Amino acid sequence: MLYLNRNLILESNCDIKEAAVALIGVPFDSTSSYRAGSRTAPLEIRREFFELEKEETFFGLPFCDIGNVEAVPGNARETLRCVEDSVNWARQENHGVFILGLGGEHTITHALLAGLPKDTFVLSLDAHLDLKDDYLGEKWSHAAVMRRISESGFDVGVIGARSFTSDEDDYARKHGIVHCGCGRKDIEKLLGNLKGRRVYLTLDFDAISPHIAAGVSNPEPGGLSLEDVRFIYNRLIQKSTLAGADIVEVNPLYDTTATTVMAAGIMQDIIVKVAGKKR
Ligand SMILES: [Mn+2]
Repeated sequence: MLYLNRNLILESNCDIKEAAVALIGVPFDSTSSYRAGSRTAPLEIRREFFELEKEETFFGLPFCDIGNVEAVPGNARETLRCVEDSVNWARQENHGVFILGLGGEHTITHALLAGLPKDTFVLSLDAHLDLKDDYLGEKWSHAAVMRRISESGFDVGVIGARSFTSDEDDYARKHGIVHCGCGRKDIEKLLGNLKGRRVYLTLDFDAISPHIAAGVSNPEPGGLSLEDVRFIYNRLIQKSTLAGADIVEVNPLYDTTATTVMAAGIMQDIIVKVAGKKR
């Protein structure tokens, strides 16, 4: 059974069967421990996307918006199951489709990986490591998502990390999880090791400095610039095989800096580059 709400703002350019890129929203933020509200992002990012000037080429691209998953408020596990069902359905309809997820909180990334081979490298841009065993007793928490992903067999790395516990750092060291802060040389070194690999990119918007991206659920001082983020996904598209991506933790309720517009712009750029390359 599918739990997709298709009552949306964006028009698809094609059916899921013909799509190179499929967009899927997950309006879920029940484990948000600080500022709730990222559940509004899937619709708000689409609204800003609708208003953005589109490159003419966009309208001819094989892009399909498959809708929003019907999230289950207060129940992360059940929500993840619904996301997995929807992703599996999309992959059944179109084996090679590139799934672009829109959160919602970071926890959803675990389910968006459904169907990807375990030798995929999961690269997270995030101010936090999200490697806690649990957070406030909740294993399926935004603060534990990279730990759950690592436990399910994927290689994991984090760029932009600047707020984490020594337990998380220990876990990273024991499990070969690479992480770096925001220095360009460190970023290039980490990306250099991903040359030729299949990579899934999860962009937690709090990786970006809150002075330009205030609309996030857990802001942390310092951070990546928009240019850094563009550099990273462009490098992955050129030198690695980008196999899927998501944009999570955008919180329109606290957006005083056009964070939601930045998310929409990144979304457009990734769609144009990935769908353009596949066509
Ligand atoms: Mn995160």
